[in-house]
Amino acid sequence: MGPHGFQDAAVWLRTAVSVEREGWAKFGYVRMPEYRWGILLAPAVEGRIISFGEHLGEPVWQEVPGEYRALLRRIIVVQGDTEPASVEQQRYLGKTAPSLYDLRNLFQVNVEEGRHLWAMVYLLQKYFGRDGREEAAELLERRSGDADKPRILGAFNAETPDWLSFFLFTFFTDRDGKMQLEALAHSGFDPLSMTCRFMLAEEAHHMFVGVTGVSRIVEATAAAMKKGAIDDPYDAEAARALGVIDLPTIQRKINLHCSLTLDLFGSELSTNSSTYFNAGLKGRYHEERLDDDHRLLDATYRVLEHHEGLLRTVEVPALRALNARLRDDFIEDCSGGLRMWNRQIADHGIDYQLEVPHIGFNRQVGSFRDVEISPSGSLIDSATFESRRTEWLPNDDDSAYIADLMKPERTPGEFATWIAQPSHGVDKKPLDFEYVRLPG
Ligand code: BYC
Repeated sequence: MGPHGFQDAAVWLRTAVSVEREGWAKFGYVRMPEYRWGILLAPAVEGRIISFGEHLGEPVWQEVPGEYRALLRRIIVVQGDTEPASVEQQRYLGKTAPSLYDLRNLFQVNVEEGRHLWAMVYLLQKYFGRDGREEAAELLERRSGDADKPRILGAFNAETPDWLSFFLFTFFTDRDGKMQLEALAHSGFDPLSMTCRFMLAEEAHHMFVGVTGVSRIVEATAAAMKKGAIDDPYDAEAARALGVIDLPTIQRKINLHCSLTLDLFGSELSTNSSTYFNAGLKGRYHEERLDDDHRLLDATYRVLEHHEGLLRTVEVPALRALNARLRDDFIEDCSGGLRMWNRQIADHGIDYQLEVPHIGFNRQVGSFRDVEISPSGSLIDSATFESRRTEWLPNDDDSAYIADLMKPERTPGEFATWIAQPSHGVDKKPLDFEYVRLPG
């Protein structure tokens, strides 16, 4: 279920070879079926203690505590399930890559997601006995988008049909991965913590692919608009005539990928999340840097909710609002990318700003599931939502236009019209380096 049609290609891949900060990876041409890795855990921290929850201050566990076995297995299975899912979602993108540089980055992300699946399967096999082995086998049976055996979390059954979606997926959805892995890196179950800490090193590259990919698309669009003296950013036809993706279409794609990703944080108020925290299984983002009791005994947290036709902020016990808090940290983490893209648009003298949609827009999970909210945050009725759907979410016309743009560019150093060149190559290689050697 890996990348389709590139089994014989030699790809300039980074392979993790060590857990040391320096020299942890080496580059070289590898055929993807031959990509191999060790089971890599970040180094054990001598004398590590649990940093939150009821077991605060106790030594971390090297074996699964009996009372938390089912909970831990569930977390590991959910985490493991997302990794192959994303590779399945991206399986056909190689056919339409806008350059060999991008093709190589796609494959780098894919092989690392494969390794992350392996890392979770290792935990299931080594620590959970027979039921762990059964869960591991089931991870290989589920498929993204399959009607009978879908992947567990919603966003991992959606399509990644084109390269703008791929970059937005790596920007938003991989960022959920980063936030969740960071929260799990504080786990009292030491093998999970060590595994997640090492995975985070690779996740940084996925963030890079996403933020720079969108930035290069925005750059190509804004530069073409300036050159073509297009003043009206809403004149999609004029931008499209220049072979670039108009800004309102990029905004609609942002609205879709951001809202799908927000669903991955679960319900804002969740007893599952407080159980995970109390048990010392899953902490908060940057748990060890937070200055509080790490028990949240009397703490409160402010969450937005809707009540009798109004949106209002209420204070709730912080222990119940851990999913909402992680989601808020996620939105904050996204803001740097948005700022960068908007600076680029402004630098070309174009009056347009990209934004993340309101947290209640287009939600299928959590407290906004049963209401309709516009991207700017107004409560609306379903008829209004439906009448404006094509303005707020990618429509058939957008999909047809983008699908038409997606033509492969396979000459080293050449890039499709709709995406600017990156500022530098991979592994200090020039942009016209042959990042993927295609057979024949
Ligand atoms: N779709 O209390 P609730 C990544 C279920 S991405 C379907 O609201 P909870 C990556 C939930 O399982 C990161 N079902 O939420 C990115 C529960 O069912 P059970 C992946 C959903 O449990 C890109 C029930 O609804 N890692 O690594 O507090 C490329 C009530 O749940 C959904 C993790 O997510 C949904 N969206 O939190 C590659 C970390 N949301 O158990 C990789 C591990 C909820 O009652 N997972 N449900 O039958 C977790 O920590 C939690 O499972 C969640 C949900 C945060 C996902």
